[in-house]
Amino acid sequence: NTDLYSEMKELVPEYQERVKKLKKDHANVDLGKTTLDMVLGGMRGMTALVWLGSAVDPDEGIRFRGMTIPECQKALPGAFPGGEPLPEAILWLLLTGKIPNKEQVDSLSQELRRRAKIPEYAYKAIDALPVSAHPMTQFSTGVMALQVESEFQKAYEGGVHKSRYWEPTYEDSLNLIARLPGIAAYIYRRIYKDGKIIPLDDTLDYGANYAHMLGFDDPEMLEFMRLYISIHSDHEGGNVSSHTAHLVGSSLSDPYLAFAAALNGLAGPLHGLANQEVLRWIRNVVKEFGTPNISTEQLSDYIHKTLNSGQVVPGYGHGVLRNTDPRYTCQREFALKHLPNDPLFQLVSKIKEVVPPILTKLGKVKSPWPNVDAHSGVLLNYYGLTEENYYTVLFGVARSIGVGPQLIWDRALGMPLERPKSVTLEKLEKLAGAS
Ligand code: FAM
Repeated sequence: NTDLYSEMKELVPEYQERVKKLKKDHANVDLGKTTLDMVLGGMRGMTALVWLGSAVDPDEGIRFRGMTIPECQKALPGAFPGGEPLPEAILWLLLTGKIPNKEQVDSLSQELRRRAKIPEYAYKAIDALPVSAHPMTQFSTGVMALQVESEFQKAYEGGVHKSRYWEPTYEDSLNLIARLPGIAAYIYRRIYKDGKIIPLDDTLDYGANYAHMLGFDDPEMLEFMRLYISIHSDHEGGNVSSHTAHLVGSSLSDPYLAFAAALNGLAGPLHGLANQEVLRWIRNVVKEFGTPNISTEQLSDYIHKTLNSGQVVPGYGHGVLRNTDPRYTCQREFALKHLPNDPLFQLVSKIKEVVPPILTKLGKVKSPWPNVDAHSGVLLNYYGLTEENYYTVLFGVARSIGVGPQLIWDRALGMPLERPKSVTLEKLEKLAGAS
């Protein structure tokens, strides 16, 4: 069967049964205590939500429906045999838990191209902003304009039965995923290429089309974009952008409203904006020494300067990971294969040698290792996408591939309004016996 919707429809009853059984027979299972440190420390380590699509092991990193990135690279169809996983394959896997074959992936590519029609007023909403507006502000504005066409909002106003909420959510999520590259490319071309628009190419897959509409046709860049979108799609349910979408969606705000909120969280320097900050930091290192070929001592001095000025070293550390991010490692392998002599790639490799020991010495950093953002900018820059202010938009397009399936499953499983308890400081002191 090459129709993703009917594949999903078949799965819903079984999963609904499993959730119902857990709630009925195991409601009081203890999932670990909530400590004061968690409440004051951003809920680190607190098990608080469910997401079927992926989970992050602190040591080995992300697994998409149980599969590591190397396993996905081996098992999921690429644009050609041995090619990087197609984002359409990741979307199919996250939603169904099954590995799609090439014809299923090709049919999904076609369906996404068919859904990619963008209403004129969405471009006009973006045009209302100065080109100097941050690309993420323009992106969130464009997504909010697309909300006008929400199928879920229409269905809800029409009194759709709650057992069918997931169906208009599916429509909105796939339409949104399909339209984001066009919106995102429009923003790039508007800011950096005098508004010369490049239309969608009916022969290209999702990742390649996005690169094409940005103005890049180098086959290696098309391949990197496929890998980039696949590895940035999902990172379990608790990261700021995925969690925000889940939270906003829990009030039955439609996928456009939920995803616009997710983008606004992604725009933060400690989350998605870090990829922009990494390339800016690397450019400043080169500017400081007049060359990317600097000594370990020079690099170490520069890192200390960053830390002493009270800034973080962007691209290092993570809320869950306690080891090198496998999303960093697969980008490193891509670079070793395609651009081993690029001076900025070599600088990234040197940074990876120098930063961890320094962060470890601080004594407070839980993970001194590189995350996904430590590597992505130098690859984009190498292929000509040099405008780092735009990088988080790429991350946002990719994150929709994880957020869409999550919103569909949230509605299919009847996930309720999310409403954790907050306490006053006095109450905390009382509980701690500190008052
Ligand atoms: N450079 C300097 N200090 C750092 C640091 C870094 N890369 N990572 C953590 N720390 C500090 C952190 O600021 C905190 O210091 P204070 O107690 O003085 O506030 C201390 O170490 C403990 O923080 P943590 O528990 O180790 O990390 P958190 O779980 O609080 O935060 C990150 C995790 C990712 C926000 C943090 O590591 C960071 O700020 N990294 C740099 C920004 C970055 O690369 N973010 C992208 C993360 C990526 F996965 C993504 O979402 N795209």
